[in-house]
Amino acid sequence: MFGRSLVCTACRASARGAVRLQPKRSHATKTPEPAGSFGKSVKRLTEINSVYAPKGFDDLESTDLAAYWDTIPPNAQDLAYADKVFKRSRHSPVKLFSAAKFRTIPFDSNEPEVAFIGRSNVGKSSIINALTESKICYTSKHPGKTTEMNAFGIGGTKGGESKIVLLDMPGYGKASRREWGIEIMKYLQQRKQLRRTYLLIDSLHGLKDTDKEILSLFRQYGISHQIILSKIDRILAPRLNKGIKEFTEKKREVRISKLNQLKKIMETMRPIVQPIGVSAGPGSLGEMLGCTTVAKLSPPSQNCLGISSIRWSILQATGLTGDIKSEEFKSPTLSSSEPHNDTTTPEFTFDK
Ligand SMILES: Nc1nc2c(ncn2[C@@H]2O[C@H](COP(=O)(O)OP(=O)(O)OP(=O)(O)O)[C@@H](O)[C@H]2O)c(=O)[nH]1
Ligand SMILES: [Mg+2]
Repeated sequence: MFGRSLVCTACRASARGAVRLQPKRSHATKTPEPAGSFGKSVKRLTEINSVYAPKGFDDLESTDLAAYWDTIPPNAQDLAYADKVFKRSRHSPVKLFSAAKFRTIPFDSNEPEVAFIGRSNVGKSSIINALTESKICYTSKHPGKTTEMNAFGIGGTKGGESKIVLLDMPGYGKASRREWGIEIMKYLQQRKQLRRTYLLIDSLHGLKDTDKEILSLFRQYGISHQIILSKIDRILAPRLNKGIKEFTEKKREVRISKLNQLKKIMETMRPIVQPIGVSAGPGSLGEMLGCTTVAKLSPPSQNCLGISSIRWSILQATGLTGDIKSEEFKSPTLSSSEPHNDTTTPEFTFDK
């Protein structure tokens, strides 16, 4: 019964003589966040050196988990606005349609769409759940869970249409089917409402041949696309699945080196996703976003790590950044492309 000590971890540490550079903030002394700040206590990564190992991930900035080579990173105000647009309500998110064939997709909608594609099991459905603060998509540890093109609307109001449509796509690779690839390629090529395609790459496994193949099709057919590195918890803290607390107890040096490792992965991927001198169309947007759906910021934000930046990117892709003043992309040539005239449907073998 008395096997477990009733003394808290911090007291035990100080009793052992551990030096804590800053006192641990108790809930009782916590100052309330100012209204509209969305509870983000954001510090620069470089400042982490001068303070003790931070709690959780709350102090990270969007630039710490992403690379903005050709675009302007969002500021705190942009991210707060994006979170607000995606905020869950009675009318958001809503399931709009499921379609196995491109021709059965409702063609008369006006809402801008963004699609999430990638290898099976890379985390596409989980990201949509994180973006929409819901469990609207089915997820599974077994590949091949999503078998149709599923559309979800967000930002809707009572009696009003959704503002943005998110498309969850079946994956390619393991447990995939050839016909899925054909229908998805038709959608990517012909859908007028499509503003951007997010290609998810598992941060631990990196780019596979099938990813490279689809990247080349994106360029060939002028499909505007951006890379999201999924499951970055596997890079930042391999044992994070056992609980975020475990990571917070690690030393700050370990954490900084993990963040640097993440940046290195992005830098290594850059020349492949943005190949120089390749004549067949524009590469991916010069902005790579890292995210995880298993690590959350502390309340009241409780957003999954990196999710706000993806929300902002979707707002930019769909032209719905509202009144927020954000500078234009530095390199528009990399972010969008002229529609391609070639309407022949390329075959991408999803069942590889
Ligand atoms: N560690 C970790 N696991 C994740 C993360 N996101 C999703 N997963 C897990 O990865 C598995 C696959 O997630 P899904 O969202 O179903 O993947 P998907 O890409 O939609 O898969 P398909 O529909 O089969 O193509 C599930 O077991 C998730 O719990 C993440 O950020 N970190
Ligand atoms: Mg899925």
